[in-house]
Amino acid sequence: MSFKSGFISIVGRPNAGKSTLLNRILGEKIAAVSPKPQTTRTRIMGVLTDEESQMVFLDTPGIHKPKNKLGEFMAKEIQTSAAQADILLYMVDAADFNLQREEEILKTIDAPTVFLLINKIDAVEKQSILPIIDECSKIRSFEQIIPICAIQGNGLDVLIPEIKKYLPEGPKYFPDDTLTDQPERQICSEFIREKMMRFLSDEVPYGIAVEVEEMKYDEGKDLTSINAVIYCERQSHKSIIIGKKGAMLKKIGTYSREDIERFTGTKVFLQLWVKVKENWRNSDFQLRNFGYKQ
Ligand SMILES: Nc1nc2c(ncn2[C@@H]2O[C@H](COP(=O)(O)OP(=O)(O)OP(=O)(O)O)[C@@H](O)[C@H]2O)c(=O)[nH]1
Ligand SMILES: [Mg+2]
Repeated sequence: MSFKSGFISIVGRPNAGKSTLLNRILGEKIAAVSPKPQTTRTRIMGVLTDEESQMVFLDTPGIHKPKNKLGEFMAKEIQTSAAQADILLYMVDAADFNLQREEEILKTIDAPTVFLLINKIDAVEKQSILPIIDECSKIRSFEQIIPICAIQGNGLDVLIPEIKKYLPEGPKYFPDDTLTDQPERQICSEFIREKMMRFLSDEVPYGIAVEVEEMKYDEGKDLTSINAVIYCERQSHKSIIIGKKGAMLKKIGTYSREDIERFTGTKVFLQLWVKVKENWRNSDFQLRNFGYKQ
């Protein structure tokens, strides 16, 4: 049998569960996940390879109307990823389904093969799934429609074989052991930013960028030392991030360290600094600086 390979883009509205699905498929957390919309900012690649195929998944930012240059960058990331796709997985949130909003997007998407994934079926009554399928099917046709629960992995036993069926014949694009194209530093900074998406409210987490400035591994001690800077947009935000007597920053550090330790398989010493960079989300220079560039 010949080898199959291709690019599979995961797209949908913010908070649908796209990054949760990518992490679940890979069996390893590489993408930030939070209950707030617009958690993902860049295209994140995850690779799944077996004897007969290589599936290159692309997690994307949730589709929304951009309000600043960062938002415009995110929109382009979605377009680029969708344009590359052999298979497009369009994900809707069964627990927060709005036909009109889905319709606007569904009418515009295009790929050789489009699957509809109905996510979060654990959070809704069974009888509410069929109407969602009916309504989406009226807008366009799908090669496959698969209800899933990304958080627990239900439905992946159907999804993965179906993806394989539709994959074109192709080369092995990446070596067998490739998990992602994200550098280790980038994954770590995303783990840190994710904690702020989870712990901080209102505008604060949206104006945050994280930069890992130093990451050193000491083999003798089996210890990874990391220096990271959290950039926020206002002095008042800085105080919130640090918290009373540094309590919030400590919490962010503790939870981030757990993720980084799991990911690197080493002990981790993490030092966090907070700095203000006003209005960086509208500065081309700063966006490039933080890696938000095409
Ligand atoms: N109940 C339930 N919650 C889920 C499921 N999948 C994801 N979630 C939750 O939905 C929220 C959003 O998940 P994400 O994976 O960050 O969603 P996303 O589509 O990547 O969001 P953006 O990056 O903002 O576009 C998180 O709180 C997840 O834990 C699921 O199958 N069931
Ligand atoms: Mg995401």
